Amino acid sequence: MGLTTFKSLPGNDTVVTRALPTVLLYDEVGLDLFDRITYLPEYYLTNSEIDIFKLHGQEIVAEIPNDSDVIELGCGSLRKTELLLDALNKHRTGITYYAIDVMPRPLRESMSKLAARFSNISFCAMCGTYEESLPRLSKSTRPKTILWLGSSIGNYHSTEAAQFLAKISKTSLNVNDAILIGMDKQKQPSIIMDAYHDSQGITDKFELNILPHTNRIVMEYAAQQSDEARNSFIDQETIEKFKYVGFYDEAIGRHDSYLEACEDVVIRWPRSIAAQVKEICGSDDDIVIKRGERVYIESSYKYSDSAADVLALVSGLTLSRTWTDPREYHMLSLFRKPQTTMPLMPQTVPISFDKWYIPMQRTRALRTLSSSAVSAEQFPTIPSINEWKGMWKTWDTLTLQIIPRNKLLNRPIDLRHPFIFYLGHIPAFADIHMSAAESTPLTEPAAFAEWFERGIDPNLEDPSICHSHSEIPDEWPAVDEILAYRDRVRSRVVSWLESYFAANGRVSADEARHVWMAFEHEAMHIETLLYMVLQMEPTEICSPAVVSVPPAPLAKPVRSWLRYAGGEGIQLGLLDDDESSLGASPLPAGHVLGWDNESPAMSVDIKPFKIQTQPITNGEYYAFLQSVINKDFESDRSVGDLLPRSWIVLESGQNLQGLANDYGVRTVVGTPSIVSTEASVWPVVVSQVQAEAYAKWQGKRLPTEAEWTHAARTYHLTRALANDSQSSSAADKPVEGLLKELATAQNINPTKQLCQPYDLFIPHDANIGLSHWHPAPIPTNQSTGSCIVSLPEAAFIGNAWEWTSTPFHPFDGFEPSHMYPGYSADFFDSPEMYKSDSCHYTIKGGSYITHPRMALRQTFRNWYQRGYPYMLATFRLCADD
Ligand code: AVI
Repeated sequence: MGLTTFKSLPGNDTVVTRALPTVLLYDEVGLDLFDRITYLPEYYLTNSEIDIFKLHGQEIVAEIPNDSDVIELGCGSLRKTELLLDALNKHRTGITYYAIDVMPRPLRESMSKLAARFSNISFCAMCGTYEESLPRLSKSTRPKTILWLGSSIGNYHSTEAAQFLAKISKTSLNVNDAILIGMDKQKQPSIIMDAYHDSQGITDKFELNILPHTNRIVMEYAAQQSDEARNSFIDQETIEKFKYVGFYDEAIGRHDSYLEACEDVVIRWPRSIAAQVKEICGSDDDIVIKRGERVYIESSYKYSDSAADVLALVSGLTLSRTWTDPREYHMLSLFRKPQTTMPLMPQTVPISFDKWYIPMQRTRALRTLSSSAVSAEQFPTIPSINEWKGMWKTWDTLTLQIIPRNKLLNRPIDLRHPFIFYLGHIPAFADIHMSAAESTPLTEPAAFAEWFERGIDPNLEDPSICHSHSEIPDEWPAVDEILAYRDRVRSRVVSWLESYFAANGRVSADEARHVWMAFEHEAMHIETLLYMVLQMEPTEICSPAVVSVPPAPLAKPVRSWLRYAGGEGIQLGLLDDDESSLGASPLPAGHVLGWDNESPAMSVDIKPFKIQTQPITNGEYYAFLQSVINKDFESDRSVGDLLPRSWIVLESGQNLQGLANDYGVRTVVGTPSIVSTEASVWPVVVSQVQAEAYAKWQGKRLPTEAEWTHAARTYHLTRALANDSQSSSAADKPVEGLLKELATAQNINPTKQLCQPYDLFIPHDANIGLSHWHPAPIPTNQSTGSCIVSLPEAAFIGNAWEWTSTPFHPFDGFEPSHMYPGYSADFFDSPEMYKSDSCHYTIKGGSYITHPRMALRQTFRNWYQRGYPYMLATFRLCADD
């Protein structure tokens, strides 16, 4: 605990910001001050919520059954709790109301007042944290409704909020139990600013009260350690040197509160706790806060219209209803625990016992299970109905929630059609393949299959050059017509799946392949859609704002090199997926399907090389641009050409010869700064041309497709075996050597294992399949967990795809798919083109939105024109060894 330093500027280590935990706002004084805030005319939140209860109280109560438990998180404002309890008292029987709070006094006071008024309700106060108290209620089989009101959720950074809800749902709710959440809506910024900057200065007192509270806690702790004479850590004089400031970021929908030093401040740690401070903070030096520096206190999120849907999606709950007040300032959303949780995009890798790797059991299982048994268990050839529904939910969220309806005709990237085309393209493609699979007519209107069959990907240098594609209609059909068509096609897919699973998958390989293609095609377009959305004006995106980006971490990623010996006859591509050989014969059990460019399997020779453990970050790429500006490096590309399109100039950033001093990374949840937030350590998203320029600056190169694939799968298998190993080994040997040693000791055939399509052994929490709505920091190279074999921490899959230096070309013996001949063949460029920006290069891995089926299938190949700057792709450096 303390004034933690948490943020540093790339290329400028002197600027720091500090934070205090938000929860320290609430001691008894803080609670009283907050209660006074709720009565202020400017603080509209409480009154808006009360208005909702007044207007919709009956409908809300109708959702709460007789003989059930109502549990409020925090004992809340009596005014609104009374309204709800009054309705429950009149219209329900057998209700028990629980209030959970950490503060005993307000809890006791409010409960006794309520108990005196509502004789039909039983009252129970639970003093403790939510984590302590909720599990005690989980044993009850009575229906539950949890109340989390007052936009308290808004003080949680969103991934925390979603995780918190998912945890409550898992540990404390039964199927159909409900959570009612108050969420403050996005609105005119001046209204929000007034709410957090009231004319009576109560908010100032509330925020400043965090300092005496912090002082008291530290001094109580110091007193426990010794009877040091000092009685202040942050004394009154120091407190008076701070003032409260707050800012609203409209693009994110978030108000942030800080305390700003009005003059230089020095705070000294009590001597008796110096050792503990050193252990926690790394140093017990005096805390020096310069004039103008800010201490971060709290964030208050304001939510868009899509927020409740997205929150449901990320926390695995179902959104049942939403009510708003007449001014539409605030909303109350009712979520329920569904019968089965619909995975957004299922994380199909089993959860491991250790933090990063597939469990020992699984490693051991390798010795006995055949390859197909392992893959079939994780990825049945045809995705389950639940997997399809999870994907549809993601698609609908992106296309119908995050893109506002009135923006569906927008075309944020000229090289692509407007959004509306993709609404029709997904069902049309699926319908064409379902019709081929079943030999039945197209879904009506059949013209949709013609208009929407194939999109465009024109040549970057000459957009008039483009592969064959659909002739689009003069006027787009109405959105509702397209959605009705989508629903008809979805029903058709579900009927097929039901018969397929009922018949235990007994269909021809061709039939299965058509259906499987429809699935992976949609999964790929989720990604296309997302990167198009990211090119919209940030204020046009209907940001879910239940997801947020934390401040920059203290530790910068430590990168090292992995050495590989390479070798001859290393296999790339899928074994046994030759379309012509399977065709009309029945689909073999556990068969892995791939796209035409993944076959036939091919042998390559790889020379010794070394490759970085992590991709290049935004902060590092910014330092590169600075060096181009300062002419420390002569690039043959201008700074304008080198600027990532994944960045956007932040308003505060000044322009220095074409380079602003701060950029935000485009995400659907705002544009977090590459200077002051965690985005500084996210992998940078750039084109291959830009990646090559960076590599040249470093005197290194990009890996080839073969090197990258070999490095990723060998590393992950080695790491998985190392975790299960009792031996120790030298640090600097090539990874293959280590693998051989470990595999021999564990009686595994590593060559066979490396070629299994799904055995990438990647961390179960890799950032793929929307584990996050944005990239996540790459792990730092500190601990190797239980691993005694010395192997640096590396991450290959997730966050963003990775550019290779390999032009996208067919494997030897390639045959275009007879079901979709142009899928790959339209993009294999002639060798003379390889230097041009419009030549296609292979990308490998997967991004934060890539479906796990593709990200984890090591044979999956993706490609883009090397100058294309929009795809979520990053890079790491490589060199000969
Ligand atoms: C408790 N919470 C929802 C309040 C809010 O609006 O974020 C805390 C608050 N901070 C300043 N004023 C009120």
